[in-house]
Amino acid sequence: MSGLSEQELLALAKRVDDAAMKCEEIVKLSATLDDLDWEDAYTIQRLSMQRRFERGEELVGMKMGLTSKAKMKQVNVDSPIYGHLTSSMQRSSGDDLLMSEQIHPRVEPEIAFIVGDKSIKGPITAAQAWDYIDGVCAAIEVIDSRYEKFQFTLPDVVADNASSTKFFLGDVVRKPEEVKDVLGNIGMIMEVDGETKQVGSSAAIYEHPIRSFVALVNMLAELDEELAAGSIVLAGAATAAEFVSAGQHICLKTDALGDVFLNVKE
Ligand code: 0L1
Ligand code: MG
Repeated sequence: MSGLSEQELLALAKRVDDAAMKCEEIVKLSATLDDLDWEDAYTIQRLSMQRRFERGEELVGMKMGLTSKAKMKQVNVDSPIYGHLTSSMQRSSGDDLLMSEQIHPRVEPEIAFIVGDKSIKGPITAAQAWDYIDGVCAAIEVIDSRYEKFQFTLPDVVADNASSTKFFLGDVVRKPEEVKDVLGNIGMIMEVDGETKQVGSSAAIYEHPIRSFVALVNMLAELDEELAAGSIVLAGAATAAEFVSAGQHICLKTDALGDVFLNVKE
């Protein structure tokens, strides 16, 4: 049962959307609300996305967040969260990340799935999920909480589209049959200016990235929603996130999915 009125939800969606658009940090929503529950938080997320769609952005996919056991334990939840990916957030390996379009960005090494030409309605199993997937690649997600000091409660971060701001997709896109057997343990190294900053494995992504994909489809199914054909799905991070600053060259190196890089500019 929702605790906030429609008018309040719309006003909160405008607040997070304005912060993202103007690159201005805001006080977390929960600081001024008695109670912000998960249902209202996802409604605010959807309403803020609606504002983007009205400005001409298109939905290109979904992201999963808080998919590592360590992070879930740290914030005391037992399920991941999701957010929406739009056309204005999408970049290719080698593109620039502009600090003028961000607040306090961090980068995360991720695995992305590309859905084929059939939409997916859960519940599904991992074995069924593979039949819908057309490609798998490495990706760097840039997260940039709109909240002061990157601090929030879980409903806050859900309302803020799971902190997502940009994502850079790798050029090497493998077919499911090429990576299925190794996807559960792909080594991932994040370098900043050639120096190793994070080392991890795709195993840290909800124990296996395909499990994260399945969890997304099944969470959407609980709301009677489908995952659209052609969607890009960011499955989650293999390591902790790294803050970045202008002038840096960020490179994600992977065992089986090539490299993804970006240059941070003013
Ligand atoms: O993509 C993620 O796992 C991040 C989810 C939101 C939490 C954060 O901003 O660190
Ligand atoms: Mg992420």
